[in-house]
Amino acid sequence: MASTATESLSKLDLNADFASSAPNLQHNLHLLSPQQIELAKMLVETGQTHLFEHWAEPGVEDDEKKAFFDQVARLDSSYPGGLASYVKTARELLADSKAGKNPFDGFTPSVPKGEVLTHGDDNFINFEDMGVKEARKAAFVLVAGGLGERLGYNGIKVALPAETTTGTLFLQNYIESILALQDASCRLAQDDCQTKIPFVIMTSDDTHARTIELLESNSYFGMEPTQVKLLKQEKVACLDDNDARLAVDLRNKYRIQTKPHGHGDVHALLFSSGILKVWHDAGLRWVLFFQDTNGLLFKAIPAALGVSATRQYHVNSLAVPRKAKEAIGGITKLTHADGRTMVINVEYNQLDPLLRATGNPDGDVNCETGYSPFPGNINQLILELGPYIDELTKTGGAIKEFVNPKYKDASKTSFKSSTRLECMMQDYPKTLPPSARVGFTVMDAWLAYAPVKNNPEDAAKVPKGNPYHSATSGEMAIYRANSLILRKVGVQVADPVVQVFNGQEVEVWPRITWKPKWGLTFAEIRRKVCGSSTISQRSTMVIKGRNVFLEDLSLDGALLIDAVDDAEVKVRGSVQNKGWTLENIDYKDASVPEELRIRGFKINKIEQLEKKH
Ligand code: UGB
Repeated sequence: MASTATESLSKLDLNADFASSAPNLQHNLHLLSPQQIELAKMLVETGQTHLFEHWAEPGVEDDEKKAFFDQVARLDSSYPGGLASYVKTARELLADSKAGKNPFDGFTPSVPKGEVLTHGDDNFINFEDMGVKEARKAAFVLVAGGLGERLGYNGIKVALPAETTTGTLFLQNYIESILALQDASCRLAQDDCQTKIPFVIMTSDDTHARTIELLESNSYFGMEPTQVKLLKQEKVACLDDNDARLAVDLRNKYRIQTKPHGHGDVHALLFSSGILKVWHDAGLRWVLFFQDTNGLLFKAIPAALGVSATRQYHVNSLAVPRKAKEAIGGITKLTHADGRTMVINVEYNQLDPLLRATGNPDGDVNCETGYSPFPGNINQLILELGPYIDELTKTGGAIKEFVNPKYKDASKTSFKSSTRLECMMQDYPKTLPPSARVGFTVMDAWLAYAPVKNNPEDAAKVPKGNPYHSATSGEMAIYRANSLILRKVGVQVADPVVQVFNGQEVEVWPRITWKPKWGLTFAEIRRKVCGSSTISQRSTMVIKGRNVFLEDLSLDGALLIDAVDDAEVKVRGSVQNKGWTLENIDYKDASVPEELRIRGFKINKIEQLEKKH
């Protein structure tokens, strides 16, 4: 014991020199463990001595000093390459930002090659078929660490109802869709398929506890708890100036200020958790990434996965036609003067200047189709697992970052408030070699994309013709998509009426919903609809069973069909009742629950026919 103590004391003496520039640290060194001393050394060497300026004498606030190093240890271990690497990158990016350097300097944009799908045609059906087959070799990853500040909702976004006819929550919809894919894929496989598709949710301190609570209080929405794994992202240190000095928390001088690092963290977390290898060893081939509030997503997943498998894409980004200057990124091929190329999302505010700087004086404009030639990124990615692991083994999951400081003035020497490095999951291809097969799949927005991002006030200000991306439009998009799909399989669905909710003009179609297990693919829906059916605009139809068949149904009112999986139910004849109506409510009306008031309407369930089997 005594000799160990002497050894560590002499080590301390040797080490203590490093702290001469931080006297308050030096006085406290004996309180620290060898690991903490290493971290202290790293902080001093990376120019962070200011962090110790306010430290008290030994014996005063010692617990806080230890807590400081606990935080530093967390910040260090959760960042690929550690905190020293974070500071180094920050200095480089801050210098580039100060110099006004464009990250795309030297690159020329062009339209990349990808797959453009038309819903319901033979090509689409074949891709869906292939996608369902492949689904048993897929894992799903939901990034749900964001607070959704733009939406301003007090809860976590995945706990919001995607639509209020059935009250199905986003997380429930996602899980039920994955389970439906799992069943359909296993049925196709014909062997004794027992596949349980893995599902990872990336959370953050802002969302973690509430996500667990939502899952547990709903029995994981029917998924086996062992199928679900939560990975929590950590925040990153804030930066006070161009030297990347870490920002001291104003509320506690023994803490460093932190902010979210962005959804790009998902790659490092998956890699460091070891789960990718587990999946690979289990024979999985695909990882599908998606975001927290897109109620249409799983209508696009089977076909997109089919495209990945058929075209052997290492990276497949889902995209929708994009109006020029619309506020979504464009998927772009960039070719550098030195020959390098990459296919990558270019954010909308960068695309226009980039085009202008490279011989397109009109910038970001629509082509003869009425849309920008650059497909709009909806940030749902399908990666092939093998090449993904190879790449992450090289990078450790680090994603190219960016910094976005708000400068006080044109001298760009100080910031209005602290900043931090950020990264986006769609920037993963930036480090890939040119041999990587990077493509995209375009589908119509009515089928594939209706996120809930904007609060009612901001949504009402969206320029006419551009999508609102609100709770109102997100819900209406589900009814529209279901109505359009039923039209395609021969049901006469009445035209929508236009109504205004929370200041947003939206098309109101019949409120048609179904469980994913009823209609996962176009072919499956076509198989379940025959004869000649009609549905009036004021109608509501909810299908909950798997083997429900619509035959010569005439619906004018509300019809709810609930059947156990084995029951085969034929729905025919005329159904007429007072139905369910939509009642306007104001988003400011605090007497109405928040999840309803952000839509601007609630459903009055006046009369319905309920069929249970
Ligand atoms: N998220 C996290 O999990 N962690 C974080 O630190 C931050 C977010 P936003 P954003 O769909 O049209 C993205 O805030 O960042 C999760 C693309 O970058 O909804 O404004 C969060 O919970 C952009 O290119 O989106 O923009 C949510 O699930 C464009 O495609 C997801 O990340 C845009 O989405 C997205 O977070 C889009």
